[in-house]
Amino acid sequence: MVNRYVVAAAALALTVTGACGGSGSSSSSGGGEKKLTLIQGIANEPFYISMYCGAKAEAARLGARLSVQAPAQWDVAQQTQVVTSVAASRPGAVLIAPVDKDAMAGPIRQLSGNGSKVVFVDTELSDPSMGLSRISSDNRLGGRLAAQTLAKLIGDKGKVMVLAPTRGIATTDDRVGGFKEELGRHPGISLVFEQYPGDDAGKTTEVVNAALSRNPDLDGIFGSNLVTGEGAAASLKQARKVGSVKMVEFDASPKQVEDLKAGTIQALISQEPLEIGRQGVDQAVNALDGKPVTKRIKTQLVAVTKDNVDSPDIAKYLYKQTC
Ligand code: T6T
Repeated sequence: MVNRYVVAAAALALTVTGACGGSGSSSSSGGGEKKLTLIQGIANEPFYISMYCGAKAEAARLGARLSVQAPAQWDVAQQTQVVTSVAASRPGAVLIAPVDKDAMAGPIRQLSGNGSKVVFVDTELSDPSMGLSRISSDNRLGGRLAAQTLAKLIGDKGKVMVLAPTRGIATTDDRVGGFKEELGRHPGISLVFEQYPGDDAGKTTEVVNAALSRNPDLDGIFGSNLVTGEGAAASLKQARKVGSVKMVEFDASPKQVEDLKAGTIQALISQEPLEIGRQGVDQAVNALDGKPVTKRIKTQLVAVTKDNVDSPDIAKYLYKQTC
C-alpha cells in the first residue's frame, strides 16, 4: 500500500503571486520582484501543506512570488530531479527540506552555484557551511519529550519500539537519538525494536504487525513522524491492541488528531510547520534584501493529548490539509 498522501505526479508545482502580482523579472537581490521556491520533502502531506500555508501568507505580505514543488515520494532521486529543474529556473531564493542530510548536498550545490539563496526548512544538511539559515523544531528535544511522555504512559517500565522512515533524515535521526538518550534515564524500560520501514504508512503497518506477533507483550511505540505514526496506529487497530499498547507519535495531521480523540493513540508531539514556513520566507527575503539573516531558528513543540487537543492555544499546532 502506498502512502496515501503520495500523488501520482512526479512533482507538484503550484505558484502563488505575492501582493505585487505581475510577471516581473525575477531578481536574486535588490530591485524587481522576489521569486522564491519552496521544495518540500514530499507532496500532498499535511506537515508540508501547513508549511506552505505559512510561507504563502508571508510571501503575500512581503510582496514576493512563491512557487512550491515536491517529489511524489520521500526519495533522493525524485527530489534531485526537482532541485535540478528549480536550479535551471534560477529563483532568487529556495527554501528546501532535504530528504537526506548527506546525499542531497551535491544537488543542492547547484542552487547556490546558480546564484539562489538557500534556506533549510525542517530538515537540513550535515554540512554546516551550506544554507544561509536553518529553521526547524528542536528535534532532539522532541525525541526526549516523546520518551518522557511514553514512559509516563507505561508506568516507567516495559518494552518499547521506535519507528522512523529511514536513516539519514536530519529531523527523525535527531528524534530517535533524543528518544534513546532519554530512555537511558529509565532503566525499567527496554528498547526492543528500532525499525525503518520507509516514509510509507502501509509498510509501517506491516512492520508493526510483525513486531507485535514476535513480541505480544510490547508496551509502547514511538512513531517519529506523521507517516510512521499513522501506519503504526493502523496496526494497533488490526491487532486489537488499542489501549494495551501505548502510542506516542510526532506531528498532528487531521488523521492523527482523529486517532488521538478516538483513544487509538495517547499523545502527539506536534510542531509549528506554518511558523517554519513563515520564518523561511522572512530569512530568504532578508537575504535578497542584503539584510542580516538569522542562522538558526528553533520553533516550538507541544505534547498534545485528549485533554488539551481542543483548547484554543493548541490550534496553531494542528496541521492543515488545505490552506
Ligand atoms: O515530521 C515531519 C517532518 O518534520 C519530518 O522531517 C519528515 O516527516 C514529516 O514531514 C511528517 O511526515
